[in-house]
Amino acid sequence: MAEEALIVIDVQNDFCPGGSLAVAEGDKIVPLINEMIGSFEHVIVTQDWHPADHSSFASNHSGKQPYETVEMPYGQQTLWPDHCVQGSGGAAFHPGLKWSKAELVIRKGFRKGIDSYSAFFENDRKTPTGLAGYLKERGINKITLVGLATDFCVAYSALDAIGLGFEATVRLDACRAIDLGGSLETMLGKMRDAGVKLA
Ligand code: VGL
Ligand code: ZN
Repeated sequence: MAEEALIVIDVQNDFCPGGSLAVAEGDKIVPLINEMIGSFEHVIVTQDWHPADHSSFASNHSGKQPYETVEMPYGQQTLWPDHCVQGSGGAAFHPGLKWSKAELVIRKGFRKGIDSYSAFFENDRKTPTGLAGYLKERGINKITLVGLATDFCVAYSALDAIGLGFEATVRLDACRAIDLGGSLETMLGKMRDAGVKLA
C-alpha cells in the first residue's frame, strides 16, 4: 500500500519575521502546518543547519553583499545573510511548531563548502542527504511538502522528489516565498512542468 509522508521544510526562527533571513508571513503558516502534522502518519522535518563560517554567507566573502551571487566549484551560489547557525536560536524551529511527532529531522547545509536547498541533494546536485533512502526503505512513495521558502528549499526538494520517482504535492497555502528577482514565478513554472502537484 502506498505510504505518504508530510515533509516540513525549514520552519525556523531565522526564516520568520524577526529572523535574519525573514520570509514575509513565514510564521503565518504554522497553525495550518500543525493541523496537517496531526493528519499525516509520517512526518519528517528539515532544519537548515550551517556552521558560522558557511560559504553561503555573504559575510564570509570579502566585498560581497547578501543576495549577490558567487561562482562555487559546484556552480552559481546566491549569498545570504548569516542564518540558521548550528545551535543558535535562529536555527531553532518556530516555537509554535508542533514537531515532536516527527520521526526524522534532516539537517542540511552543515558542510562549510557547500549549501543545500533541497532536502534530497546538496547544491552540487549529487551529494545525497539520505532522505530518499529513508523514504524508500520505509515504503513511502508519496510526499506532501510545506514550509519555507516556496521558491528555494521547498521547490528544490519537490523537483528532486519527482526526479527520484516520488509523487510530490506542494501545499502552497502552507508555504511562503522569498521571491528574489522573480524566483517564485520561475520555480512555480519549473514545478508545474516537472509534474509537482501544486495545491
Ligand atoms: C533557504 C536560503 C538559504 C530556504 C535556506 O530554506 O529556503 N533559503 N538557506
Ligand atoms: Zn541556508
